[in-house]
Amino acid sequence: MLKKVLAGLGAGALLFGLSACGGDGDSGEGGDDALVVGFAQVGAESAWRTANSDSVKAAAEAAGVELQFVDGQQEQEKQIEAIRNFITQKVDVIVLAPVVETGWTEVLTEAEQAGIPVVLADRGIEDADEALYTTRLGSDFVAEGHSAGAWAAETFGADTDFRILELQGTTGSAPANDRKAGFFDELDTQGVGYTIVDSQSGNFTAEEGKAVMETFISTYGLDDIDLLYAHNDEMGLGAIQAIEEAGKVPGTDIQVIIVDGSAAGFQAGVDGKVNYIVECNPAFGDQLMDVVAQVANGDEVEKFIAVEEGVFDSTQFEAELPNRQF
Ligand code: GZL
Repeated sequence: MLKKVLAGLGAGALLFGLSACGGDGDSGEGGDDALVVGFAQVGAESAWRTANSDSVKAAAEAAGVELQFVDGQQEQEKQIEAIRNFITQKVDVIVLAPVVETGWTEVLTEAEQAGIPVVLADRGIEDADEALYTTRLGSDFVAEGHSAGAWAAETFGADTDFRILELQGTTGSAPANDRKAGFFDELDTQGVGYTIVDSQSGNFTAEEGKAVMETFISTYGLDDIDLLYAHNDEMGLGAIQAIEEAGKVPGTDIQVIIVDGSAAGFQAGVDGKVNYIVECNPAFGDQLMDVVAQVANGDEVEKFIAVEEGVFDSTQFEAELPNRQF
């Protein structure tokens, strides 16, 4: 495998010149000089995640990178085991999408001691471990929360006390922590009166999102709830099923905000069941391969590289739906 990366070539040219192919779960058929990258992915819990994995695999294939892909099944222990295997294999770069923010110090120190750079893809880790990775490529989750909060403030701002149910993402994950923080910071900054009736984790899955919403409904009813803020599409769509099974009309009896922007989420918007969508972009595979090449080459890179993403209200859902890639 390539340990000294050819200097002087642009990242894209560098990767394009390598002869290898991305693999899925084990090494591809790459040539001896292929850049070998170990990728410890969160899991396969949502359409977003699947689209992200597909984007990275396709980009690795196109760039001639030998990708060692491991599905962490949303378990930190599995990701840590994968990283240790990457270290044993002496890969050139480790890419980690950390399922949660904490618990990485020991294994990332082992990577550092092995002289293998770490790139975070998608989610982040706690600031204390900032020195243990080279860069993070992904979304600004706090900004996503602020976007959701700004729409809520605009929609309910005149109320003195609008009532919110929140479906949080995976407990301890950066998107859950930061989407929550950004949302309520926006409401507080705008001086909006609100009550958090309840806030529980649905672990970013449709099944758990629906189950938590059913518990919310049986505990509080829906007559006195103004807004559901779901940290991803899957949990929001699961909750919508629960709202309909309770005989209420999602998007009308209760306003719904979701985050990701899957085709299913936009279809729910077209159907009037979702009121606002904050996009979270999974399709950063090509950008990731460029970053990996720069890191392998020892180039200076920014500590955080934000991916492009937008926001959509009900006037935009129909036009945007055909553009959705996942
Ligand atoms: C966000 C990503 C989140 C998505 C969920 O970048 O980590 O994880 O919002 C996914 O759909 O499960």
